[in-house]
Amino acid sequence: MDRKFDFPPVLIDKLRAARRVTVLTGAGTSAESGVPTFREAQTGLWSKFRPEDLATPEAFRQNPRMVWEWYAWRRELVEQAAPNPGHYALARTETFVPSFTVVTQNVDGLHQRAGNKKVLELHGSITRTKCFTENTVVESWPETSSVPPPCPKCGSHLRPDVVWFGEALPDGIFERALAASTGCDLFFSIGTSSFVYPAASLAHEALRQGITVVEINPQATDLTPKATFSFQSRSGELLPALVAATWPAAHMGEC
Ligand code: BV8
Repeated sequence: MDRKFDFPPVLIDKLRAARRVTVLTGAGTSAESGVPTFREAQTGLWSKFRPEDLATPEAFRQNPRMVWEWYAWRRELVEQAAPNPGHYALARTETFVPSFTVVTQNVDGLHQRAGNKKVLELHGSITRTKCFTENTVVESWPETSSVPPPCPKCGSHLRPDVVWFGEALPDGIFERALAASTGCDLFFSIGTSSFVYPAASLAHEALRQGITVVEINPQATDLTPKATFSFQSRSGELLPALVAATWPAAHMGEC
């Protein structure tokens, strides 16, 4: 049952008229797909670690098997997960807005599976694997009992193709995200604790340009007091309602 949202008419008008919209998403966007948010992804063996202590090159050097197995467990969850109504609402928005960019901190690939074409993965993707030494993506490797498996080319450990704490973001990706965040008519920050940098700086850069910033998160964050609009709601519930309110004709056609 869709909860009724009273969206400010000025926001609806702005979104309907927008030519360029940029969305920053975090783990909360995938929460309703059953993918634990980054702060929740600590169960069992890993429960005694903070994510920031597991998602680092040092942790991998120290205990490659444990870090590899943490990612194998998360990859399994991601493979079993499906995009939720919030992901699909963002994919539909891309069909209405001439220039629509999703900048995601998530590594689960769910935006692409929902149909979004322009997705900037700031922190890489758990669906890809690369060589720890050569830093090149490895598509396949021989069956082995070694954990992590060795790189078929150089024998070094394989690792997930994600950005760990203390690692630089992939070349050029942040510059593209910054350009999309400061050159848009409307910026959304959805399902992120706005805690990790440099991703969390994007909303503030948009605000500095006088851009309308909309936050969607059941919890308040550091951004909440500064955002132009803040909806303390789940993205899987709010986003479909926002799309229906903004483009009702298209929505009616769907019913
Ligand atoms: C770097 C991939 C430099 C791995 C991740 C200032 C500037 C620059 C860097 C720093 C800085 N200050 C500190 C740093 C260092 C560090 C950092 O930010 N540390 C933190 C701990 C303070 N940053 C870095 O190290 C970055 N690298 O800066 O490099 C450099 C330059 C040159 C050469 C060398 C180095 C790299 C950071 C990337 C780390 N990798 N992910 C993996 O996934 O395993 S970060 C990871 O954690 C996620 O990708 C994400 O970014 C972050 C978690 O944040 P969220 O996505 O927000 O998730 P979280 O669980 O926190 O919150 C979920 C939210 O959803 C909650 O608010 C909740 O209320 C909400 N929610 C829940 N349900 C719903 C919902 N919302 C909507 N709907 C729902 N249903």
